[in-house]
Amino acid sequence: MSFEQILGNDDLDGLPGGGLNIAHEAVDRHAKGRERDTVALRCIAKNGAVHDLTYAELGQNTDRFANVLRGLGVTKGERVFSLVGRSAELYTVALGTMKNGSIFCPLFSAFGPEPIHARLSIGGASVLVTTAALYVRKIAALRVTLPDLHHVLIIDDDAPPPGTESLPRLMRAASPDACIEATMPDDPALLHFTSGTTGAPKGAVHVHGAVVSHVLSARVALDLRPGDVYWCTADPGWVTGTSYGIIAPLVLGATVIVDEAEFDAARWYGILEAHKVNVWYTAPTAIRMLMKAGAEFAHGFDLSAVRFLASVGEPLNPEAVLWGREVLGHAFHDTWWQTETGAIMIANSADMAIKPGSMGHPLPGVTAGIVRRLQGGGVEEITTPDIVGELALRAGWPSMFRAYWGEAERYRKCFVDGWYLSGDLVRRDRDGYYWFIGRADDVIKSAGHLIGPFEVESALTEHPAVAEAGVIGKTDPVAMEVVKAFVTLKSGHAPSDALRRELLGFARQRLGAAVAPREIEFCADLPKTRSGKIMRRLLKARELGLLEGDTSSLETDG
Ligand code: 6R9
Repeated sequence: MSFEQILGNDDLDGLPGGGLNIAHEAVDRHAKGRERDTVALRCIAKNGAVHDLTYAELGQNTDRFANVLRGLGVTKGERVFSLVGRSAELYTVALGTMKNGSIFCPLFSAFGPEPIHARLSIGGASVLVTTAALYVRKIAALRVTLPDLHHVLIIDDDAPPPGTESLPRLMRAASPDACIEATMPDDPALLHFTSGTTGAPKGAVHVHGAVVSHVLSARVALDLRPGDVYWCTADPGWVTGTSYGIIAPLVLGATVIVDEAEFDAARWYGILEAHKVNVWYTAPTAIRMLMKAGAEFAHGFDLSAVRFLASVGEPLNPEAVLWGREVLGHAFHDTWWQTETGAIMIANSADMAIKPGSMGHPLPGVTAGIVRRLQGGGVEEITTPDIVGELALRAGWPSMFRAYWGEAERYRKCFVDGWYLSGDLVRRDRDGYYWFIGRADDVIKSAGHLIGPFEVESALTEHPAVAEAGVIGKTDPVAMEVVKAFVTLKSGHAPSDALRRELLGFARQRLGAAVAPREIEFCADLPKTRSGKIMRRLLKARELGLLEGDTSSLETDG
């Protein structure tokens, strides 16, 4: 990406001495400019206590954290992971890491020990920032298997567990002097893990130059403007919570609401009302839960400050779009993107008519297409309206992921003939609006979180009674899908309710509540391809009560 592109954008400065660093754009230039006393983060603790941090304060905190890293000998390109809830520290760590030129990798704090361990290990974490409780419960036992993890920094405790260091103590001792690393647009800034159908989780690498996409898309698709009070409900452990929960709103000089607690209808409406939120970015599962709570309930709150509502992560049903208009006063604008795309690619933008149920149009600068994969390895573009194919994007937009960490071949396979292939099936209507049809693969979306069935199957088969496991997303009216496992048992073990409960607990303990199956069904055997791969699609068809029909096409390894 050229500097003209960066500097041609009024929302971005570039580093004073040349180069580009997300933390400079998001924090430092505001901290030294007109927005220095503007509230950057308004953090709401679980107990309701509100703690504000101005841009100037966030500037100082992130300088200190970058100096902590420097003092520990952590250099440009090293991976700094976080495993913490939504608190001010998480934002300091994210931006301070980027200031140091290191790569920030946020983990969802509801992950269990296994997903955490896999990600720390694949990403070669050298630093982890977490809490004493999370460390003791989820990491300490596996620490010996993470030889690259040199520093574990504990945010909440001046008496950190053995093998860890107190972050508050290090922060107090660190220099508050400005210290930003002169990164270039193509230097890595972020590592975001995502799940595929098979194999280990994939670490999508994003560069500092991605900020161009973050800021342009936030303006166009979220109608976000400087000075707005803005709330993105996603956790930074998922890509939305970083691209649109940290970077885009801070670059634009907004005030970002950070709520530590989980969904609760009264709490959420209360936040929209009390903090006069102007722009709200949330997810279909949450919207459906608000719909369940009822219109009457919503009418008990003053939501007059709200100007723009948007949604991401799963298909947004037309009823939910219209419910927003009727009950909250504004329709929800659907947006589509992925961990790999780094930023919103397709949206019902502020300046266009919404088609309820559709994902909208590609944003300016994004070329989308619908393709069919060919036998020989190439793709063919489908231009006829309303024909279903795979959603593809012309490679080269600023926030395009630049690698799967350590997996060159897996990355290469995502691109064919200059297209990035998304794995989503869509159609485009005559007006150019895209409509989501389904996933081309077996990954599961539950409450907006992407879950790889393989990770769940692997955890289940570690139980001594389990021979094999096949995991699918079972349709759910609120969460879209919930994880369901079909399990065969080793000889000497018989299905029982007690064993089912044991397996549910076993999986939950290892994987965490966000990933573990909600339901387990015992089977005598699992449907397989000739080469022995479990046919999840057939399990899903059975679950849905669909006729299995001609399964010969499934009897391949495709
Ligand atoms: C940002 C994020 C990506 C997958 C994506 C698709 C699904 C996202 C959607 C949507 C229908 C939308 N998805 N937005 N499906 N309508 N507006 O969610 O990233 O966690 O990587 O998930 O989510 O299947 O391919 P990620």
